[in-house]
Amino acid sequence: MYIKKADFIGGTNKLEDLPKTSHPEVAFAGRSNVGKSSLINSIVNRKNLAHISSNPGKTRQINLYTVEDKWVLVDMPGYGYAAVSKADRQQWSDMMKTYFLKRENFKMVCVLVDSRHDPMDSDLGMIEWLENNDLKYLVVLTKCDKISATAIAERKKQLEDFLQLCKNWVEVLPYSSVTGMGKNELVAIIKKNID
Ligand SMILES: Nc1nc2c(ncn2[C@@H]2O[C@H](COP(=O)(O)OP(=O)(O)O)[C@@H](O)[C@H]2O)c(=O)[nH]1
Ligand SMILES: [Mg+2]
Repeated sequence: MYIKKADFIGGTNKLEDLPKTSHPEVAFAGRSNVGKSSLINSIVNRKNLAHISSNPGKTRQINLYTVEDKWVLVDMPGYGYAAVSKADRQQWSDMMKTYFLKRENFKMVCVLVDSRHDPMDSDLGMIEWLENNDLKYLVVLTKCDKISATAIAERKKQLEDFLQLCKNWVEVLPYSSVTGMGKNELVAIIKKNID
């Protein structure tokens, strides 16, 4: 499936103001700067539908995009960014978790982890929280164009080992928004799990 149509439908930092549609939703979560906006742009084949920033922590709201008037992609605020206050981080984290637990059309979350580094406590904490709340998730290893095939395989194995006792994960998927690695697989996984 090649995605041709995608539209921004709204964004907010207040959950009660989040636009509602009748479409299934897939959310993208991860640390600031991990590559969420780039990944969203890459799967919808657009350069700047989702705002890309080299300034970490800038995306403070939940942004929604429709795809082919069928699905909704949900760009979550980045977590774990140290330069904002603890209270702000807590507020974003609470908002995200409330979304996952209460949002009617939410189907699955893609947790983005930077392939170049060991997963951080905030990454593992997110995964653990999703697992404990019985929510379906996919781990996406971002920026794989920056490391070797061997390093990609090692990182994938590391995450799979971590997930060994977990049951709600779909896959650990190597990805690059630059080369398109993993893109067709990701679209197929989304299609299979939320349609
Ligand atoms: N080389 C490479 N750089 C990437 C990739 N994805 C994102 N980036 C870069 O990483 C930075 C943060 O990306 P962004 O999508 O804004 O991250 P977000 O904060 O998670 O939304 C930007 O400078 C991007 O150009 C990727 O797959 N490969
Ligand atoms: Mg972003």
